[in-house]
Amino acid sequence: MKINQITTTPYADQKPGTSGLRKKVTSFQQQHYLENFVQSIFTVATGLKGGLLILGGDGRYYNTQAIQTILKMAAANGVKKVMVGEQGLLSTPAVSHLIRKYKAAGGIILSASHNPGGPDGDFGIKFNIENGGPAPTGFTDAVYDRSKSLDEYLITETEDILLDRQHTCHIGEMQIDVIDSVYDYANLMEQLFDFDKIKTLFTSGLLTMCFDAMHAITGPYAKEIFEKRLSANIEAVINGIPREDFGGGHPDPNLAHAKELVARLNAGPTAPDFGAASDGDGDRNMILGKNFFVNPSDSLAIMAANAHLLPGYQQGICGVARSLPTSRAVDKVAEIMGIDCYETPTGWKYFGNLLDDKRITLCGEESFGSGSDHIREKDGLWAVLFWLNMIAVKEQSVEEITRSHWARFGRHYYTRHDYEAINSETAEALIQNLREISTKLAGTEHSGYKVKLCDDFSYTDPVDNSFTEHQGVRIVFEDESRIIYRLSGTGTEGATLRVYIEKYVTDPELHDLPTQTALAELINIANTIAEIKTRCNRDAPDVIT
Ligand code: VG1
Ligand code: CO
Repeated sequence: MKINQITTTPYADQKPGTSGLRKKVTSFQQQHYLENFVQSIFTVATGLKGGLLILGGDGRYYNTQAIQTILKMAAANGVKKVMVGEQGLLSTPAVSHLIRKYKAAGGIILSASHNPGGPDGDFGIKFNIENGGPAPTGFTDAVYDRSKSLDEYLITETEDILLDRQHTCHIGEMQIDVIDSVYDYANLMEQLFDFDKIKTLFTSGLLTMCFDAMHAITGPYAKEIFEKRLSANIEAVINGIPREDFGGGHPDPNLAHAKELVARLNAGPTAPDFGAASDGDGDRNMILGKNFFVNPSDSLAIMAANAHLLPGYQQGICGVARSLPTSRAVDKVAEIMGIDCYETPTGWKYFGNLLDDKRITLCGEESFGSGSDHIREKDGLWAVLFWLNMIAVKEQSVEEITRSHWARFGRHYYTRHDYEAINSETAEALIQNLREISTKLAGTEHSGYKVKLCDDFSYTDPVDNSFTEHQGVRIVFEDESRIIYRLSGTGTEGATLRVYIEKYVTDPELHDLPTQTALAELINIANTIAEIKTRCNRDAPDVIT
């Protein structure tokens, strides 16, 4: 085996964001760009030397080229064995599971998640540590530091590895297993949920479903699970073939981007009873009923309230966590169940310690992500199966389950307004201004809403005491309404301002308003306080979820 030491010059922009390093494909195609970042990972993740690495991606453009490069670099950096998905495909939750099941030293996931793909789209790399979860900030900071002064990387000179079928081969001493991307993951799902009961829903004609894989990674997983193992109806999986450009679509499972699915669910009496979608790398989910949308924050709360009805969670749940901007619907459930509820910064990496320390069983984010202690990532298909299992046990529709939840716990009207690709300095100045005024807002009144608390959110991890600050400016009102502002850490063009707005309503008579109407006053308040229109020169958000 010939190892080459390649001389390189560092790039200054390899700082990972909320979920790994995300850039335009064209950035990754710059000379040595990918190699520099990967070498920095190998240098910091010392356990990989002599250890097992899990490797795969969401199938987007540049996935297979990157995998070939990483395999050659892994061999040169002393990795003992790599398990790589067939065709280079592995979903984010599947990687997390494989790391845990096979006691790997870590995993590399090639994905820019819900961002569009193709030659003009985005690409990304995430590293997950041995607990199966996203690398914590301490690790990603060390990788970034290394990348800033990197002057050489190691790579073997060898032929490309065949990825189109399962087999075992070697680069020098390093063993490569090209594995079934789906098998282990599907088995895990079968352990957590009552597949017989869900199957009966389909075979007895009680339920029809439509799952939109958005031409991204979940297609092969969904076909195996819904069509083969659960005998779901014809057309249960649409857009099921992963494509390098996601069929030209935007693989983000929300009402704005999953248009085909939404149209099917709103098609009147012939519509499927249950709809769902997942994102590029399979960790997000959207849940729909006939002509009915389940807000992701509500979904988390409903799961928490019903988990004990499902085989994998029948012992009950020990605690829950949500990110700061996720609505406080799950807090109400935790309060009544008498379990702990943690509020963390945005990003799955903050849940890892709480799960490892057995403080929580379920966790979730408003951004269409939920998960449990079965792995250390959010998990799209897991959430879909959770809902199917709930429907089977409760014998209620998606809408009935959600409405009865609101009747019991109250409803949190919730929306997120995104202003995309705004000038970075403008966005920074807007947030900076909010930080400054945050110290003076408490006690002030805005269209009848009195501010109870306003601050720039920071978090001390209760397990390792690590401290994270500047995670979003939050305004909490006396009536429990909240407004939160933060900048995205996953975008690749300018800055994205996210404004999160919620209002808690207990009276069931008031649970039927359109969300934007119910929140109209607070939306106005949010715009006025932050001076969004004048500062950003925008009349309306680009995406509303
Ligand atoms: C977004 C979401 C966040 C999520 C992250 C990764 O981050 O808001 O909740 O954890 O994406 O999701 P940001 O910084 O752009 O708001 V995914 O599906 O990329 O892995
Ligand atoms: Co994702």
